[in-house]
Amino acid sequence: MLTRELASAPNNLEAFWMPFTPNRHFKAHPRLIASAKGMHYTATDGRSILDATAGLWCVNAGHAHPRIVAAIQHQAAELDFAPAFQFAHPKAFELAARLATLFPGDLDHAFFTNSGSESVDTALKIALAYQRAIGQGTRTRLIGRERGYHGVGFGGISVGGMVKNRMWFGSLLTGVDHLPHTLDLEHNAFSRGQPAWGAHLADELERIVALHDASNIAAVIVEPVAGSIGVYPPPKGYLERLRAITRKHGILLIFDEVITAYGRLGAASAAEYFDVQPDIVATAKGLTSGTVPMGAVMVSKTIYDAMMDAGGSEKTIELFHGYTYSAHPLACAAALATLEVYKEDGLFERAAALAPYWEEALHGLAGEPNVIDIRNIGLMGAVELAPRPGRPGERAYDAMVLAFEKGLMLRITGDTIALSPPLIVEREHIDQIVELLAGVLREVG
Ligand code: PXG
Repeated sequence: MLTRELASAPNNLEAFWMPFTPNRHFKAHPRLIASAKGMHYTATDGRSILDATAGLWCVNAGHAHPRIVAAIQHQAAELDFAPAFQFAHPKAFELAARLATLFPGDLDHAFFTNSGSESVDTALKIALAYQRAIGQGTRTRLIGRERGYHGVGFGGISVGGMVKNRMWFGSLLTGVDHLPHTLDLEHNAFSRGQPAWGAHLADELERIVALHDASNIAAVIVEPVAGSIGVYPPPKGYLERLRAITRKHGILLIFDEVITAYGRLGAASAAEYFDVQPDIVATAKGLTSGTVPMGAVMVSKTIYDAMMDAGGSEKTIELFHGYTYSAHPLACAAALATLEVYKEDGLFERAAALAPYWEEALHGLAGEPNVIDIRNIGLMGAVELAPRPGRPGERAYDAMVLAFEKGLMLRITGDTIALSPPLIVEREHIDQIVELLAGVLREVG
């Protein structure tokens, strides 16, 4: 219950239970943001903070882009809400059609959600429903990967592989297996881009198939580049092998592109970047450049057509799934404007052009204190630190706190610092990020 004291004290930080945050430490030492523009936040104390993380890997077009802001403002006044069950509004179709052209191959249909977690659970449910629709209803098993992050829904944490996100929450979904993760510092520390070692780890899927039989397996879901765990680019040839094995066994391949879609790698999608064609792609974040919550699940024509054919009479609902806010007008307007900005400002090409500079700059941190690995691909980067003995995660946490004091926003996961600047980043910003981070690493000890 909110106490009278709390309710009457707007500056009291207690009532907001912050997500994925050590609440007690934060509330004793708050980091509060007041506004944002372009590459920078402004803190409530007036300091300018360079955004090296695009918010939470989402603000790809930079903060408060005028064309996106205008589209949202206009939409709010014109059509605030329209149901997407049984009714719709034109921008939803316009956006879906745009996305169909943006994603490769026959990923021609978009199912709208409000977050990455919802996109993942939607993708898993579509995979199960599709297998059933084509008479393969025994295919119910789902396969994820160790250290994977697929959001926080029960589906997502079940196929996900980050221990803390799973261990508190009971038995999760049954019938889930995990592939091994692909990071092995003995083999691939300080690789630039995709490591040469590790493609054979995809063959573990054959072992899982041999254990359960392919007739029981619906889908494999992986992040093409594992993001949240601290940027693990896929070993050369790994995704290709995963595709070949899934195809051979009639198993769907789902790419979780919540981070990698919409330019992060210098292409519209990781599917395009790696030239590997999945059956389903889960997206969110960069779709609206983080301005309005929205996700989109891109689904192959084969899957969509099969679901339409399995639906019985024309008046039967084909998929019993959806959200009140699926295809919300504000989100659709924001997404259409964002995609326009990406195209007109050439932001995907810009990210691709900057990626070598980014790589060079980040790897310049190799000699700094406690750095045990540096990873990069596109405009994603990670600097892994040796943990303090007996206190895992603390060194990176202290680095994040100190960086904010020095005017730099970083993300951390365990003892890894993750970096993903908005795609409008300039070379001078990259130099600044690296310089500030080097100073932090020296000071934090
Ligand atoms: N899949 C992937 C691959 C993600 O990275 C989600 C699903 C879930 O998205 P939502 O919108 O439900 O949060 C994500 C989200 C971090 C960090 O610092 C990463 C995410 C979210 C917040 C922080 O690594 N990824």
